[in-house]
Order: sequence, then structure tokens, then C-alpha cells
Amino acid sequence: MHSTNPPARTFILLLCLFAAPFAGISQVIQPCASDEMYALEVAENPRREALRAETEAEIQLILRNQRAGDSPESVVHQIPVVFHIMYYEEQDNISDAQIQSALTILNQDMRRLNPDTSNLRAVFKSSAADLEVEFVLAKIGPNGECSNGINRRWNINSLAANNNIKSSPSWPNTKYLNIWVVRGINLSGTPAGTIVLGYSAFPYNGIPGIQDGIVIRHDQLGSVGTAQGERHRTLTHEVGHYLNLFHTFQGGCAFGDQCADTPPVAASSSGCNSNQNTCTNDLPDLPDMIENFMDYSSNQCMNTFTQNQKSRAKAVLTSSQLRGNLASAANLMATGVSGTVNCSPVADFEITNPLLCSGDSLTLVDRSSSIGTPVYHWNVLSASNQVVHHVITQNPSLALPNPGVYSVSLTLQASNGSNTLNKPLSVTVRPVAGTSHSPWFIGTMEDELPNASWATTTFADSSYWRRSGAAAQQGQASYLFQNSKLIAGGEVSALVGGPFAYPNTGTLNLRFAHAFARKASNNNDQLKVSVSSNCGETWQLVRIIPAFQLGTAAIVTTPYVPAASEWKYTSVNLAALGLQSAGNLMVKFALNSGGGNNLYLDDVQLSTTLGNEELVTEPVWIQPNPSRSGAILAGAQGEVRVLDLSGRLVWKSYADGDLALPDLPAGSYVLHCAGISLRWSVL
Ligand SMILES: [Ca+2]
Ligand SMILES: [Ca+2]
Ligand SMILES: [Ca+2]
Ligand SMILES: [Zn+2]
Repeated sequence: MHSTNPPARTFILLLCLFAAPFAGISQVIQPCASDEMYALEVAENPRREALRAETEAEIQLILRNQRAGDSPESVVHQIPVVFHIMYYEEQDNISDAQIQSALTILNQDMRRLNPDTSNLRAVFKSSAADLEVEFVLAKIGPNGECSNGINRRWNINSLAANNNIKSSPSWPNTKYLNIWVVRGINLSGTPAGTIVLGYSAFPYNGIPGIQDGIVIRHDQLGSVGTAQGERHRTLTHEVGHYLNLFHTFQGGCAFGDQCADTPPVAASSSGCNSNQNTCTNDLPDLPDMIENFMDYSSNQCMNTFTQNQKSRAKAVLTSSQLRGNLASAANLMATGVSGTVNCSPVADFEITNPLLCSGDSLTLVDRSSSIGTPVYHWNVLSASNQVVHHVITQNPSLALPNPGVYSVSLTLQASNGSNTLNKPLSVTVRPVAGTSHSPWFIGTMEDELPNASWATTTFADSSYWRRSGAAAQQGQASYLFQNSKLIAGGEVSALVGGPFAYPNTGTLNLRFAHAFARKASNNNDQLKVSVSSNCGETWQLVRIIPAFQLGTAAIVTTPYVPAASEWKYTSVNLAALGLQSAGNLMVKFALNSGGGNNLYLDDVQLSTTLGNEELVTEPVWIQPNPSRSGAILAGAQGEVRVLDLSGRLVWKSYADGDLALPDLPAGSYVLHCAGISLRWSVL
């Protein structure tokens, strides 16, 4: 019956609603990829279509029995839900408040308590339905542990999620609706440039956890935080699929979605066109129900499920073969949704600022779960395991005046047990007054990280910076950034050196060795070099080294280890930066991953001897110049115009700090900004 699914029509977004490299690029938004994921499952498993047919037969049997008078009482089904926030950078680790806003919107939409029900046109009022389904955050995890229904995990696949995100963590799908919250979704076979907002599994008897649940972008979830400004309905739509509702345009003008009270729609809708009537074979011929949650209309447009959709969803929730166990009284007790919650405490916390300068306060954020009022025991230990702090407040802020590396542990004592979480060597405190080096400092990269000179800013669960004995430009080792394990997008961790004291910043020069290879010719990795003179409070970008200047020309597909001949040096003259303090110079290396291979750094020299290097003299400058792609205009404020040599305007934008420049055809250009004109060569 549903052996084939028409590919969902997508629509083009010409404006930069999503971050685009520069103005004018077009992105294709695909609101939902549930049909595409189903098609992938069919391709993998020839029995998948038969399983869908079995699901449909089960639903039809239940619906027939209801029509025969076996109609169930009106009952509100509650479903335990767990959100797994799979973050990559801090921006992805969305707040509990944003999750709450998503749940509020979802439950209002489910119960037809949404504020926009009056927008439903009169012709459809009689078919509108309160689905009588509610989603409740689980309070007990699969092992009897306390939970607030929100898990947070660092996961590289957040950038390009599909079912690869479901292996860890996944809670039993017969007990919980699992929702994985990610930055981006990338299904096999989806064209490049497609932005998928979410997808859900359709139920069948025995569906494994790795296929089940919902994957959704965090900027489509709720109405606050990264989803600020709109009442996002993607979750409502995906929950519809989770309860085996189909798109109203399923099968085009044929009777595709198995619901007589949703008029057929030829193809997915977009926007909110109330004049739309794409199928005239319905009797009576009604307009398309663009208000239905199971179309692709805008968030502002959709506002209803129908009675037939409710019957199908309820059938799924009453079938023991399908999702019947979720809403059972026993499961609601087991997951803490109803009854007296009895669970074992779970200690958990986040360190918001793991790299500090002495004088800064260490901020510890409690993420624990327990019942009753637990007692907190925080311990901050020095590298030699001396207790530096022991406090019992929930979210302490602690002074760490002495430079060094520290461990943090939290023991939670609750009425029915205790639990401890250790984060060894998780905090580094740098001295405010830098170690004095004159006439130069040489970073040999021989010691394990972190150490007296080098530390990492790490948001990931494990740092991607390592000491490597496999390659060295100087001595026996270098620092490796394991970029080959990452996928393009973002700066997951930076290497920070210093602070260093210098007698004379007026002649300061930075020189360092680097080795790198690409995995494919189109990798656009960038090494960003920044300096700070206030112990990392603010950073000044001094150099961007694009992939083609960062390493050798060779393409290496296995994890890259450089040969001795493959090291390069880059120098940056810091003299013209006007660094205010000689006592606090810090240097930061951050690789913005573009899909390339490993990066190695060694022999980082800071000297006060002016070398034969290029000077940074302009307050506004283009880097790199000449460039091939990925050029940056650094330090710019205000309007930026790029003209070709005939004076024709080829690009215009507005800068507030660093600005990504467009990839223009090869040639010479003149860039105007803030009264300064710069010559720019594109190779
Ligand atoms: Ca229909
Ligand atoms: Ca019609
Ligand atoms: Ca070395
Ligand atoms: Zn859909």
C-alpha cells in the first residue's frame, strides 16, 4: 500500500535564515526526512515493507473493532520521553528551558490547547481533534537511576546526524520516546546543501532502538534559546510520524494518508496559502488542509490534527505490538511519570570554564538528579591530590589563586544512596603574570598536555589535542590535533600557550612549525592563530592559515603522520598589534575543521628579535592575501565593498569584527572598508 513514497518536495530558501558562507547562497530546506529514512530502511531490509503492511493491518483491525462498538473510553495517554542533547560546541548544548518550551508546544499541539486553534478555517473545524496524548519527561532512567529526562553528551555526529547518533545513549524504546537533539542532520543520499530539520521512525512490531525515535535540529526545537522567535512545530510533526501518521500529501491526490478527513494534497505545501487546492478529486472538493501538522506548511500556518489522525494514533498506543507498552500504567510507574518516584541518585556537573587565570573563579554547574534534598560534597584537588576546596553548595564558584592543574569531584548524598562523579585533571589555572622569557621562548611540544606552558580549551568529553611521538620538527614529539577523527564544522578544542612575559612587545615575533594534509581536495580547514594580552579574556585573531597553505599538497586518506620534509614554518609579526601588557601574552591555535586530516604543531618560537617577516600594519587586513578560497577580512567594522578593477561593485556586506569574504573568480579586486582601500588578489 505504501510501497513507494514520493520524494518530499523541498523549497528553496534564498535568504540567510541559516548561517551561509556569504550573502546570496541558496540553501534547500527539507522540513522532514521520515519518508527518506523509511526508504533507506526498505533498501536495507527487503522485509521492511511487509512490516509496514503488518502495522497498517493491526491499526485497521483496531479501527474496525472500534467502529463495531468496541470504542474505548476517552483517555489521555501519557508517554515518557527522554531528550538526548548531542552537542558538539557550547552553542549546541541548549538549555533545560528550551527543552521545556519544546515540550510545552508539543503538548499544547497534542491537546489542541495551542493558542492558534482559531486560525483553522471553518470548513475544517468539525474534524479538528484533541489527540489526548501527552509527553512527560522521564524521572527514572533505564537502570533505576534518577533523571530529569534530559541527557547531555558530546558527540561528533551532532554535526551530521542520522541513526549514527542513536547508539549512545539510547534508552529502551519500549519504555521511552528517545529524542536526539543535534546541530545538523545528514541522511545517506541527501544532496549537499540540503538542510533537514528532523525525522522520525514509523512504528512496527519489534522495531530496534537503533531505528526508533526522533532526531531533530536544536534550532527547530521549542521557541527560546537557539530556536528563539518562532513556535517551532517540527517536533509536533515528527511525533505524528512516531504515532504512524503519514503526510497529508502521501500518495499525492490518491487516498494516501489513510485519513478520510484530511483532503488529499498533490505535493507538500510550503508557506501558508489558503487558496491552495491541489486535488479536486475529493468529494466534496475541499481546499488543501494547510493547517494540518502533517503537511510542510510554515510553523505559523499549521495548528491541527484531525479525528481520523487521532484514531490512528490511539490505535498505535493501544496495540501491544506497536507502542502500547509506552503508555501502560506499569511503564508510567517504572519511568517515574506516575506514582511515587524511587530512584538512585546520579551525580553530574559541568565545568563552564576549564581554562582559568589565577584570580578567576571556577564555576561548577550541578546537573545531578536525585529525589528529596540531597547533600552536595564538592572536592577540588590539586595535581598531587591535596584538597584545595571542599564545599557543600549546589553551584559553587571557587577561587583558585595558584596556577596548576586540578581535579574536581562531586559526591551526592541523597536519602536512598550516594553517587560520585570524578573529573580528573579537568581544570587548568594559568598564572596572570606570565613566565618571563627573554629573548625568546621555544615551545618544544615534548611534554604531555596540560603542562606549565600549554593547555587546551576543551568542550569535548575528550580533547582532540595530544602529544605525539610519531612526528617532530624539533626534539622527539609534537602536538597533534586529531582532525582526521572529526567532520567539517566548528572548532572543538584549541591549544593555548602562556601567559608569557616579555620585556618588549614592540619587537615581538611568533614563528611555528606545522604539518597538515587534506583528505580531499575540497577540504577547507583553517588554522586560526590568536593572541591575548589579558589572560584569554579577549582574543585577537592574527593569522588564518587555509588548508592549502597549512600543509603539503598531497591528499592523504589514512590518519596523517608527516614525514620530516613535510613541515612548514609560518611567522607572524606581533609588533604592530599594540599589545598593552608584556606580562600576559597568550597564544591560541584553533583548527576550524574542514574535513581534512591531522594537524601537527611544533617548535613554537616567541622572540623579541624582529625577523625578516611580513608586517601587520593595517588595522583592517585580508588573510590570506593572495587567497584561493576562505579569505577573511579581519578587524573590519561597518560597510564592506569589493570592486573589480573596472570599478564595478561585485560584493557588499557589513562587518562587525572578522568577516568571511566570498569565493570570487580569480583576479584582482579592491576592497573598501572604514575609509581604507585594500588590494586583494584571488588565485
Ligand atoms: Ca486524507
Ligand atoms: Ca481538494
Ligand atoms: Ca618537539
Ligand atoms: Zn514528515
